[in-house]
Amino acid sequence: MKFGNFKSTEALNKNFNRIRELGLESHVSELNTYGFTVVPPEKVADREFFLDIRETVLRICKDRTGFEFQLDKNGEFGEYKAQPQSDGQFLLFYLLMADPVFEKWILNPTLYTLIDYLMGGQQQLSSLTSFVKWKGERQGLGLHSDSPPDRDGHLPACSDVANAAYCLTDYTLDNGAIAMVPGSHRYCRQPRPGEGEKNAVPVEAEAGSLIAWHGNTWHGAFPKKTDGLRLNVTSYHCHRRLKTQEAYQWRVTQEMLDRNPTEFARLVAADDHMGWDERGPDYARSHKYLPEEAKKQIREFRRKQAEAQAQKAESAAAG
Ligand SMILES: O=C(O)CCC(=O)C(=O)O
Ligand SMILES: [Fe+2]
Repeated sequence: MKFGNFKSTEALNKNFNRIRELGLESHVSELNTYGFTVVPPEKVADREFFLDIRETVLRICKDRTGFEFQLDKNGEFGEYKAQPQSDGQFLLFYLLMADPVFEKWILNPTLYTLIDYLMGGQQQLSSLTSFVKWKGERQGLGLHSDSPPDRDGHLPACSDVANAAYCLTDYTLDNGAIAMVPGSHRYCRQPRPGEGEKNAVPVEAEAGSLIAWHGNTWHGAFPKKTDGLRLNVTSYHCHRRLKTQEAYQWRVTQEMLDRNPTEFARLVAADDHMGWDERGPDYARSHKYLPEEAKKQIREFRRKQAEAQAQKAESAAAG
């Protein structure tokens, strides 16, 4: 039996085949069992890309704070006011709009494939940020799930959001590794204050690794006790029916759309007609960025429909 092209799983076959091509099967198994996985650098991106994106994040730190940032030095807030800020930590927001290297990142095959798996193809980018950390005091691990709870406080069993941190520096216990509670994605609720801390493990990972997690997984961070920076690019995705944290849908430029494949347009909801003004919805948006195979299927379907109608009309005329 050959897996990978069953008719009844048409929507899933592409992702299944990509997982196999990229050698991500064990990571998918870890996501299912533990709710998170660590993909090693060689399966994520080449060194040149890694250095490029890291340099870019350091440059944006400088642009926004007014201070030169170096990996082995602690950071400073300077002129940067964006919230939340805590002891030894700020977040850089809206990175997708800050440099084209981030457009490449959200299309990175390993990131894209794992998120696609977790979200069943229904993902859009919610935010692209960098957690910039240096030595600082921290009360507790701040465990939480990234999924917004439902009306009754429950989380859906499926991954309504999915997240992944591209580590731009090593993650170790002492330098403030992310903390995960293995298997907590199955609890389908947020932790109570302090709950789960005893079972939290440090996710140690080499710079260049990708840590991906199910939206329900309880996670937080250990305190950063060492000097120097802990940097990442946090790639947070949500289901297309949810609001995004950052505004892309109507702000992404035509230039950005033109220089990227259709997957990019769908990640930034350029194919989504919702959120219209007095001109009403533009339904053509959803068709414009469909993959070529889907467009072909639609053309074929319409051609067959027209043929059937013509035949019907012909036989009606022939009496
Ligand atoms: O690395 C951390 O500080 C935790 C980050 C976090 O909670 C997240 O990216 O959702
Ligand atoms: Fe989080």
